[in-house]
Amino acid sequence: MNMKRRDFLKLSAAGVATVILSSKLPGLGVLNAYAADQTLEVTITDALKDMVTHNEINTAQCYFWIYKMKANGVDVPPDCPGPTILALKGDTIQIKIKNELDEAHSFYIPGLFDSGVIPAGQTYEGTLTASVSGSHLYYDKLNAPVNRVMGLHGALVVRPAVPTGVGNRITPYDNPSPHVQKLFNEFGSADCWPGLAWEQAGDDTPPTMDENAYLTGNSYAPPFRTYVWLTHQASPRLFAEVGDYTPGLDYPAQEFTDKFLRSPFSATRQNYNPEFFTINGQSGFFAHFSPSITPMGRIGEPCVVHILNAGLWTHSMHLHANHFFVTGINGVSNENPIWVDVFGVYPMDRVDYTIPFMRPPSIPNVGGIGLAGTPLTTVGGNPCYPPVQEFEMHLPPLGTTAFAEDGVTPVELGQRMSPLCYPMHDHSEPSQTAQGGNYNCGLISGMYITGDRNTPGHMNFPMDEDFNMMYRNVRGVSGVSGERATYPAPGPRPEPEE
Ligand SMILES: [Cu+2]
Repeated sequence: MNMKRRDFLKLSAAGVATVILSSKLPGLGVLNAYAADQTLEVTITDALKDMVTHNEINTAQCYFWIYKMKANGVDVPPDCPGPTILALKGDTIQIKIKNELDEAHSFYIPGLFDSGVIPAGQTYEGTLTASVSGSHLYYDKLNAPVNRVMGLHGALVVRPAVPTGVGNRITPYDNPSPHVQKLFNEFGSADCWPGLAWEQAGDDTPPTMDENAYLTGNSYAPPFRTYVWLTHQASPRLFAEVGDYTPGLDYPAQEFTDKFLRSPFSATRQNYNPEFFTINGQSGFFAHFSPSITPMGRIGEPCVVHILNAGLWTHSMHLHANHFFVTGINGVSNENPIWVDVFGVYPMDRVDYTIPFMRPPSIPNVGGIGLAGTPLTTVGGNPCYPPVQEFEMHLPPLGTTAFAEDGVTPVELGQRMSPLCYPMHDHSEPSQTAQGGNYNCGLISGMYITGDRNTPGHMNFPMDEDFNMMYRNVRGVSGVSGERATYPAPGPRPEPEE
C-alpha cells in the first residue's frame, strides 16, 4: 500500500528517456546544453502504466514503483524503467532522492553508489561519481528482489574518457582485453568494416566531435553508437497485490518470487506469472520501432548494445543479419569476444553485444563468396550489399491501390522493401509460461543496415520519411533534415567482373 496509491501517475510514455549527465558528451541529435555541475533529483513513487499499446482503447495496465527523475532541473518523462543515464568517466552527479512511498527504499549501483536505507517520507543526498566505465544497473536492493522487480531500476552507462594507450581506439571498457582492444582498433580500418570506428563521429554529428580525436587521446565515443536494452518482465496481478499490501510492511520476498516464477498455468489468467516482457519498458511494435532500441547504422560502423536484465527470467537475445561480438560480461571485457547470433542474459546480467554492421562473409565479392579483401561485385554499378536492387522494390507493386474510407480516394498500397529491418527476438521465451503469452508483443527489436559511407551515392539511402526521421533522431544527422534522399534506380544486372 502506498501513500500515493489514489493519485498515482498514469503513464503512457513513448519510451524510456535518455539523460546525458555529462558536460562533455554530445547528445542524441542535440548538443549537450548541460553545465559541468550535474544534478539528479530522484523521487521514488508509483505509477499505473499502459502496457503494449499507448492509446485510450487499451485497457492493459500495470502498477509499478518507479524512479521519477529531474536531471539538471529538467523533468524527465517518468516511466518504468527509470531513464537511461549517460556519463563520462570521472563525471560527478549531485544526487537527491526522496522516498514518497510508505516503506523503506534505496538507490544502489554495485561498486559505485549506495544510498543505504531511505525510510518512508525521507530524503537522501549524496554524490555519485562515474568511476567505472561500462553499463551499470541502478536499482533498489531492499527486500530483494521485490523492490527492483516492482520497477525500481534503470541503466547507467559510463564511457571511458581516454583510450588505454597511444594508437588504441576507445572501447566501452576501462580495461579491455587484448582481443577486444584489437577488435575496436580494427573497426574503421579493415576490409569488412569500411566505415567509421566506434569512437568516430563523422560529419553526421555535432561539430564538437573530432573524427580523429583518438590520435590525441581526446576521444569521446559518440552516444549514438550506444544502445541500451534493459529487459524486464511485469505481472499486473502480482504487482497490484504488492501495491495493496499492508502499509509499512514489506511484501514477503520468497512469496513474491514463488508466485512470479512458479505459478501454475491458468487458462483464466488467475495466476501471477508475468504477462509483459519488455525492452526499455516497451514491447512488440513499440520496441521494434523505437529509434533508441532498434539499431540503425551504415555498413561497417559498429554499435554497442548494453543488455541488462532487471527481472527474474532469463533471456537470450537473438539477432538476424549480423553475428555480434560478446565484448563484455558483467563488467569484465571478454577475453575472447566470440562471434555469435544468440547469447544468454540471466537475471541481473550485464552483457554487451557489439554489432559490427558488416557484410556477411557469404555475400559474394569478386574474389568469391567469403573471401574478404577484394572489391565487391556490383549490381547496376552499385555495390551489392546492402542489397541495393531492393531499394526500389515495392510490395505489392507501386500503383496497387485500394479505396480510402470515403470509397473514392485511392490509397497506394505499395510498401518499399528497404531498408530491410532484420529481426531480433528472444530465444528463451518466458512468454511461453504466461498463459501462452503473446509472442509478437514481447522482446523484439531489429537492426537496419544502410549504405556504405565511402561509396559515392551509397550515402543517400532512399529513406521514407519515417526512416529518415528515425535515422536523424538516432544519429544526429545535420544538414539533411526533411530532405528525401534519392538513389539511382538499379540498372540491368551486369556481366560478372573479371
Ligand atoms: Cu529468429
